[in-house]
Amino acid sequence: MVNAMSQNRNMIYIGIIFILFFFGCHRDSSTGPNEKKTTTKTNDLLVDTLATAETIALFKNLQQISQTGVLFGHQDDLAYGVGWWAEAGRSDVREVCGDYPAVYGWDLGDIQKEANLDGVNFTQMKGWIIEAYNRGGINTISMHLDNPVTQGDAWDNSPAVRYILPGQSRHSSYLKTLDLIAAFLKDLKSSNGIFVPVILRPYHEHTQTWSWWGTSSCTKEEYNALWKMTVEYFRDEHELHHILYAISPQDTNSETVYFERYPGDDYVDILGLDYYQLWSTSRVPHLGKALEMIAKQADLRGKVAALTETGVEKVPYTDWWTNYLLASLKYNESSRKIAWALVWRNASTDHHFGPYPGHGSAPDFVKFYNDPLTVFEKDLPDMYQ
Ligand code: BMA
Repeated sequence: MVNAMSQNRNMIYIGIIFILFFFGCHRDSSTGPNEKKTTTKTNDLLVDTLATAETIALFKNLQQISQTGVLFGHQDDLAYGVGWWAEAGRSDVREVCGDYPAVYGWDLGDIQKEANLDGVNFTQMKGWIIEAYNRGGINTISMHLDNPVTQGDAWDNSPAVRYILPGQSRHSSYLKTLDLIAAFLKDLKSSNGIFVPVILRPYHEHTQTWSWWGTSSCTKEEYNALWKMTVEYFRDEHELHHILYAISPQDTNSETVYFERYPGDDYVDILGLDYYQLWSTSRVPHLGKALEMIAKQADLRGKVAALTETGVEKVPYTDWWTNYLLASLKYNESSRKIAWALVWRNASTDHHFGPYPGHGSAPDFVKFYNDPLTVFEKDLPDMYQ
């Protein structure tokens, strides 16, 4: 009898231990380190189907505003200009026309250091990106990353892509560089905890030969694999959901050339174009046709089109803003339908692509500013709603 009772008690203890163990394991697997990633789809439009509400809104608003206006953008606008460096509130564009740009370009080249390849401190850069967002502006980020094999700069076009793809010798060391970029992007949060959406423009001007990701250094298959690997790493491993992805071939208006190296619609949100051949009014139709081509393709594919970089060094024509750039944007009904046009940085009187007070093209820039087609900060609707 005693034996039977203690046997029963033992069975009950074993049962309780089993139940505790079972629920313990169950709890661990739902809240512990193996927790499943968020998988609630937010949209069917973007590369990232888990994109945040503000990121989706930015994309839709870019599509919408491109029907009637072209946003003006400037690289490093808040960081420095001709004759000044890192002074709060300053902007060469604003000092010429009284308004900030609508789009701000930044670059993460030298992400392993304290300042980027042009000397812009990364901590300050994060501050300016958040400041621009708080005022309603839009941020786009390029990546002039060093050659991951030779450690030369972005212009060292020794072969590298083939060594950093999955399974290759430099893959894990390259992921460490991408980790630094992901960490930077994760810090872009507003004071109320909203991730600041950014338009990432990796591996730009890849239809040229100058960079280690260009046509002389990797095959199109390698380029596309690099692009996909990068997007998947940021989106799926780092779970960054505040990014739109823009691709930027250079100086072409041929659809064939444009899509020759293209990772596919599932990996691209924005069809960009970098264009540096607008040095004569005879080039206006060439750029006009290029803008028409990307705007039509963006429409067909449910994307956004943009002139992601342009300019002529030192802006050597006093009417460049209206008779070259604006004339190209207004080339026809389709060319007007690009979302933004961004000019490169204002480093010095010898290397600038935007206007600055006293420059010969400044009065013409004011005309460009006043044209109904161009959109600067004060004209922007809420792009994140
Ligand atoms: C180039 C030049 C360089 C600069 C690089 C990255 O076009 O402006 O001086 O280092 O872009 O911003």
